[in-house]
Amino acid sequence: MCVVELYRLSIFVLMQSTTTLSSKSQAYIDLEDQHGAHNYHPLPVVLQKGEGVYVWDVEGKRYFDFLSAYSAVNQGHAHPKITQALIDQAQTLALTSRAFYNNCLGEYEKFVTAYFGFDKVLPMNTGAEAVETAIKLCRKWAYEKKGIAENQAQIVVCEGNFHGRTTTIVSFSSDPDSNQNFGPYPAGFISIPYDDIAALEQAMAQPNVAGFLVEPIQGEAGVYTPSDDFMRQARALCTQHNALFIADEVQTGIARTGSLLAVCGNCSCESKCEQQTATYARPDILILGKALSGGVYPVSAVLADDAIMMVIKPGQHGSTFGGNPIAAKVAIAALTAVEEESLIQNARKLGAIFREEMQRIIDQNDLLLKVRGKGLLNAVVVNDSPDSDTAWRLCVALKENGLLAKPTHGNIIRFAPPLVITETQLRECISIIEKTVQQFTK
Ligand code: IF1
Repeated sequence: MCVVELYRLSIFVLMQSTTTLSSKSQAYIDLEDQHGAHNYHPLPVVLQKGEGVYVWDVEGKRYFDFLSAYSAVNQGHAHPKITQALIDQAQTLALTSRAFYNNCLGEYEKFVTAYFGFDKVLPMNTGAEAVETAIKLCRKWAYEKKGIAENQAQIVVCEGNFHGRTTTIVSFSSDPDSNQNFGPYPAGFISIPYDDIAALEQAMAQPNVAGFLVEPIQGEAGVYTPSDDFMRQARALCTQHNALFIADEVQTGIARTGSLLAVCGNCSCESKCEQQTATYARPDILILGKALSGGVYPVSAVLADDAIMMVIKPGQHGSTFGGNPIAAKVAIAALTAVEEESLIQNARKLGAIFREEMQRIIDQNDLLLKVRGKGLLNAVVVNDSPDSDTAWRLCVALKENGLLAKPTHGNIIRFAPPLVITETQLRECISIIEKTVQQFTK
């Protein structure tokens, strides 16, 4: 065993030792440990049921879910209308493949394109597949419309990005865990620092730039919220250089940040965001996933107007499951719930309360450094080195007190509850966090 492995093992043992588990929970954990690949290191809790903002473990203990399956469950667990849509369609017709038409897909395509204001949608299943689709679409557009010479197209990306796990996507990740020893990698990506408009300007001026792929808020990197103007300036630079502005809203989209899309900015629309507000940095290609289904089914999508989307012809891209009847019905139900339940407005209002209250706790305690985020996608930075296990142990303590959250990148904790959370529930959660922070010793 090498030194690094030994170090990792000792951290692992340390992490495990901070919580006590019943033999029932331990049995489930052992089962995964023995038979599943070790590509995750979950918090030691075994969940078996969910409803709204709550999940229950196998002991029957109830928790507030402050991860929402990485922002997939924006509409809350076991949403009655979304679940019903799933059941009804599963009992009728689950899958046809795209070799035939089905009676659900067109209805969904009309609905989702109107909802987000684009001519066309290309349905896929996972976020990574949708990002791959956007990359392929961007390149094809670059060769066939912009006139870039074969195999020369470059796509600008940002350091600290997270766009998924495929070989192409991890090739331009700056996280060594994500991309080490998965090469060789494809060419065609230029990386610039996030939120650095000067660097973007320089990159865009290089030859053969086809597009700029960006997360409006970097989730995995620790909920990095760029300066107010970054998205709009990026949009303008793409227009100026005839390159495509590609927004990965897999995590930030669909009401999470207090607007329909994070690129919408602070528009003050009533039901859902109007497409043409002054703060809207309209992407040429919009990538959605996660909450597009409310988390009950893998549904992702790429949206674009005809001038871009129509470069893809029959046989040039696809997926066995993409656009299947269940996905179509589930996505309509999930997007309808966002509107019916005013989740955009709720996320914006409660997000402001959450950050204000976190700031109050931070001011009274030196365990936490700062809070940042937008709507109900927030993170708290723990006042310790990124290599410390403080954030992890704090999450274990939060779990003991009935709230589930996950550390990201060492010393940052992401807080992202389902958007159906009420103000009373949120204030209860803030009390749990405050109590846990007060009890905690580094
Ligand atoms: C994992 C993070 C969240 C995403 C953006 C595409 C995808 C994701 C902006 C790919 C996925 C997930 C995947 C999950 C962890 C998670 C994550 F911590 F890694 F960054 F949400 F915060 N674009 N994000 O955030 O979507 O293919 O997974 O459907 O463990 O990989 P996917």
